[in-house]
Amino acid sequence: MRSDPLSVIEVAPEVVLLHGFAAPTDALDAAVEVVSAAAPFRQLKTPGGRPMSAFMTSCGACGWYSDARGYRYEPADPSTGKPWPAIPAVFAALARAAADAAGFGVFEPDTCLINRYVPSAQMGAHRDADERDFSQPIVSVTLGTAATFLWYGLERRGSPLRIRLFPGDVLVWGGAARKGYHAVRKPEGGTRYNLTFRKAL
Ligand code: MD3
Ligand code: FE
Repeated sequence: MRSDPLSVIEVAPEVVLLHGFAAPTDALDAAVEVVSAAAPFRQLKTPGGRPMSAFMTSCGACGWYSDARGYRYEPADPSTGKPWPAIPAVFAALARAAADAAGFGVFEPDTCLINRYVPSAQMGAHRDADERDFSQPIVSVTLGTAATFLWYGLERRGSPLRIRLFPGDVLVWGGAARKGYHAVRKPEGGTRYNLTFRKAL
């Protein structure tokens, strides 16, 4: 249990950093192992056929997926045909508490995307646009090792805000920021995991 005062920083309008909110991360790290034992990490391809550098898996009622047919949410894991594993209780409790602490109120995600970045992996600028309901916030949790997150805002130009995210840091964004462009640099040595909680359906 955390006992230090809660650090809540609005790094940009409606983008809130909860520094250390998920620390210590041991129970989350263990839950990543449980999920990925049932739904292994895999390297998805963009609709254009390029492999993404991060490996991904999902849990929840649906899971984010990409192949030649496009970006979408799938109700079952296409690589096994089985439903995605349930969102672990420790994940769901964290996502709800983080959205509340960040001022976004009640949040009931139906999916959690887990991204795994080896030291050479990164994610280019994009916005999360495959969900039905943009009124819901997104909660992101860094595990493993630190990386720099880039926040462009509503247009993908100009110099982005750079935010270093450490293991146990949680970033929550919603409202107008929900449609913002963002990117993630290579992790700072070691493997980084990111949990992204969304209400997709
Ligand atoms: C702030 N993942 O999977 S989530 C993704 O570190 C993705 O794996 C990143 O972007 C990762 O789509 C970062 C953090 C994030 C995502 C979207 C945002 C922060 C955001 C949109 C607006 C503001
Ligand atoms: Fe994203």
